[in-house]
Amino acid sequence: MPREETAGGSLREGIMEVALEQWTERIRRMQVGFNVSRVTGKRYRTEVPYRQSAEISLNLGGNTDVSFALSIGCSGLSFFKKGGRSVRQITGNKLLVRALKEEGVDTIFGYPGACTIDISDELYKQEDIRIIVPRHEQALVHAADAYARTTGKVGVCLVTSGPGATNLVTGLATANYDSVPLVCFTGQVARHLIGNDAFQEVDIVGITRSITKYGVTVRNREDLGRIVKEAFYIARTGRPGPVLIDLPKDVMCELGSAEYPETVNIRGYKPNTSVHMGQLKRALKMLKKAKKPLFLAGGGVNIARANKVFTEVVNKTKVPVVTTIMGRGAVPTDHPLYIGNLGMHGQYAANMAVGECDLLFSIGTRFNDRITGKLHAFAPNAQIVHIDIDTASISRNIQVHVPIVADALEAVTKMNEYVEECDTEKWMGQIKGWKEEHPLLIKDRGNMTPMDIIEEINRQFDEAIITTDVGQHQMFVTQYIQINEKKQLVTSGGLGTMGYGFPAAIGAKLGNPDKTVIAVSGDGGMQMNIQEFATAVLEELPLILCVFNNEYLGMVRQWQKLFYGKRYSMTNMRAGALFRRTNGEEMPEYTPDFVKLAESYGAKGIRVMKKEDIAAAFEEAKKNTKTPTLIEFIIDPEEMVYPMIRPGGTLEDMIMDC
Ligand SMILES: Cc1ncc(C[n+]2csc(CCOP(=O)(O)OP(=O)(O)O)c2C)c(N)n1
Ligand SMILES: [Mg+2]
Repeated sequence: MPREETAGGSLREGIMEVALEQWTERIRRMQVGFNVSRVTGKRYRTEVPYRQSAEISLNLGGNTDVSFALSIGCSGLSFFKKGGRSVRQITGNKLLVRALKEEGVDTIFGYPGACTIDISDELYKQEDIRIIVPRHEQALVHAADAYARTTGKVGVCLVTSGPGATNLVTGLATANYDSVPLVCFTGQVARHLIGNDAFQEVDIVGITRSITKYGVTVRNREDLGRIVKEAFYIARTGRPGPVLIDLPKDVMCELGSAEYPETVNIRGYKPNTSVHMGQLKRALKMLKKAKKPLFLAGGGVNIARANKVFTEVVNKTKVPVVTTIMGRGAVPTDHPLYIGNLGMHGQYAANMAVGECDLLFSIGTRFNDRITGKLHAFAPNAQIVHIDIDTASISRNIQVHVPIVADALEAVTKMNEYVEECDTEKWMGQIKGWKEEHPLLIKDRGNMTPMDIIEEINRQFDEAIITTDVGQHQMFVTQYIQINEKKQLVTSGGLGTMGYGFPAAIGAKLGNPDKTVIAVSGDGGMQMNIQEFATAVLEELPLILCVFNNEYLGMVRQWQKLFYGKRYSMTNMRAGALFRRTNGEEMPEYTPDFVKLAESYGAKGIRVMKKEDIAAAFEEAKKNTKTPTLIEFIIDPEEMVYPMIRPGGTLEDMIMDC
């Protein structure tokens, strides 16, 4: 066996001999986790002062006497074979921080605990990575998610074991559905405690298996570098998604190689990005031949940052476009060929066009039930082309005629080379007719409507990132917000996670300090992560937080109004003991008082009751450049999101108003 290796392995154990004599207490405090029972070789005593180097001789058995230089510091032990190659070893904690730097991580969203305290300690000693500490792990992962969505980087999270890890679950599922690249590190109890119901032990890899792209517990210190490298690669390649790495405390404190791999080679994971030209040309021929062709752009177009090229393709072909909510912005929303969103709350003309088209050319969408409605009645007259990076998304919900597995940017770039103008004049005439028949408009009842507020956002902000929560306000935003190259919509599309909007705004602003970030939340969703005022105020983030306060869990109320005989069970946000005692006659005036709540955190609060005050409130918010401004808009609970497809209905079964 080569001397170097023997020396490396035995030396560690040999040092333990030395350490046992001199360093037991210190090493124990350092928690380097040597296995004392495996000590081999002869005993050698040496005096090695803390943090200093000394030369020691070890007999590794037989007649192999070797001299080494040894230095002990609180972050590890270094060994140098005299006159030979460095066999420097560092703790897993130290390697992790090094790995993050090599991956170009500049911000990490973390919350501490016993199982990750050593990692926190390593992070404390460096200055390259900014550490943001939101007030709840759910908010933390949403912030990292929006940071990733708005910067194109991988979002990085660090939380402790047990409850810290389980608090990630909703955020992981949110990111997984919306294809957001995250690498989340969870602390874990030491290996010998795993499976023993130890304090704060949960099987987080098992719990999150179905909502992560990949998850693994690092069982051996020597695997750490490779696993972290692979995690970043897996998160950002192919269809992006969240990866979870579970880090047992003893593994992280163990010494091992200081090397971080430069390359990745994962057997069984080789995402294909390039386009099959034969298939693409076949699809383009069908596009040219079609009488009523329609592009359907999903979130994949935005994720691949293919919007610009896609818009060129649309300009060249003259083929109209519908988008999913996640695809909004694939072409500028004021583009003459843009019809609108399709689906449950899609525009009338968009849904009618899907029903009528003879070729649906779709890119980067999962054909989720919210856009298809009744499956067998979806696009009944059309042949379907589907370009997607994820093989599993193709023909999963909707049978497609021409599947193309490819990265959206690559595919669209290739399309741009080959497409020709299609004759869509007559078809566009029909679409225009539908648009005029049922334009997207909220009835003006004289009071302030969600549409008034969103239109003011459109008027006042040319460049902005708009995040939303989930509910009626979200649907209003996705219907009315104008998106172009300078604007981005960040919303929880697939999972529909209430509580997403505010922390997402924090993550977006941290990643884009020069952009205006506006969050639109409901009174329900805002209360799900309201504690994040502390983070936003302390990080001095001048977010504009719009709360559409309709006193109800409005979207659920909408279903109750339409389909449950107006029995508003569990949805009144001011109902409680007083409400029950007085048979619905009395309710507290405000719970909470959002304006006071904002002020209590050191943020600014504004309440807007009528239409005429909307513009001034946004002007006021723009002047506040050091803290968030919350604007509470008092909305009539009777406002409804239309059109609406009855759950399980077909796209043509739209309820237009009631
Ligand atoms: C975490 C979570 N819990 C429950 C729901 C179900 N849900 C969807 S919309 C909604 C109401 C949201 O109310 P609010 O935030 O006030 O927004 P509004 O619909 O009134 O605009 C609820 C409860 C959800 N999407 N997410
Ligand atoms: Mg509400």
